Amino acid sequence: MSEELKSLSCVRRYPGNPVLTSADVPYRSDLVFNAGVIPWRGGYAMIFRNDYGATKAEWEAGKRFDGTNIGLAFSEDGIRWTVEAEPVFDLSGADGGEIGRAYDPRLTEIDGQIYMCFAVDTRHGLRGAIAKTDDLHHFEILSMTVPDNRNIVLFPEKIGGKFVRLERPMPVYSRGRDRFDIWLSDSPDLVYWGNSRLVSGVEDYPYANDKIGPGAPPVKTDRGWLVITHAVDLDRSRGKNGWEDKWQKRYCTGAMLLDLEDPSKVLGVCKEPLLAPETDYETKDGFRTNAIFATGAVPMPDGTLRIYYGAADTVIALAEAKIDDLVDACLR
Ligand code: BMA
Repeated sequence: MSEELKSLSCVRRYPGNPVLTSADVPYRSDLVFNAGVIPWRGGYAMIFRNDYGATKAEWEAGKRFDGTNIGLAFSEDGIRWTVEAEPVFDLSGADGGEIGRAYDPRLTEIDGQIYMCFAVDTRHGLRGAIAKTDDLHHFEILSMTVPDNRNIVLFPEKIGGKFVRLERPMPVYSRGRDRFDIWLSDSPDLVYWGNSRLVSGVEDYPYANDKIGPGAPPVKTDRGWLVITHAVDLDRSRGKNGWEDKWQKRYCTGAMLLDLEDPSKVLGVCKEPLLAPETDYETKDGFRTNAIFATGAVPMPDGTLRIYYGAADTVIALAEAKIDDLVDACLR
């Protein structure tokens, strides 16, 4: 699948992109990407992944990253961000060294309580985790999946009296290769999860041949839950695709619409990517170029959806579209 892909015409990138780079971070930072964003005290709060310890030149000379932590930024307009003096979350070396790092945060508010979902690399596999926070500085971990599962996003309200999440297990053993799909589970308390069901398979996405995953927390619309996803295609004939020598994947942003009452039921999947890598900050010079990884979606009062995404695993960018246009695109 090496053909060019175009972004949906109803999706507009912010002309001043990127909205956050490592130059905005007052502590060690080389790559900032994959951010959760929520409205916060009349403005916005962003929680983002920060990888540090190697510039591009240092990487090319053989140095590797020293670590990953999670940073916090605030903004009045959702565009210009001020980063807090210190990172707010770092699990590196926790649990007696079992945990390598926490990364890829998403934020959801449910009944006035804020939750952060994130991925955790451990010595025994990749896990998805949910924590709660009152102030975005202190976090209490409520649950972690068994390996291998990540890309957890929480629905912003209970459905049928249960908390509901989307997630993306990675069943390599049974399927023989990457072929990863989107699943859903529910819970009475955010700790115990079950009633797991397949929602959408990689075959539903014409621009994916490798894996798909939940992107940002679902957005409620009168026609269904709008879910921003990622969709990956792998082409072994691609050459070096970023600083990282072996990187040959392309990550696009997709979308699907789920039934309001039974969100395991797919009403439609957008057959074209919302965002395909096109701009310089998505396709050139980044750590892993051609990677767009949307993890934040903020509905605005005028019916616009702001989509925050990691571009080339290097910077954070913003795009927007009318929610109605995105729902139409899922149902076409
Ligand atoms: C995924 C995750 C993300 C990353 C993306 C593209 O598998 O590791 O953190 O942004 O790959 O490299």
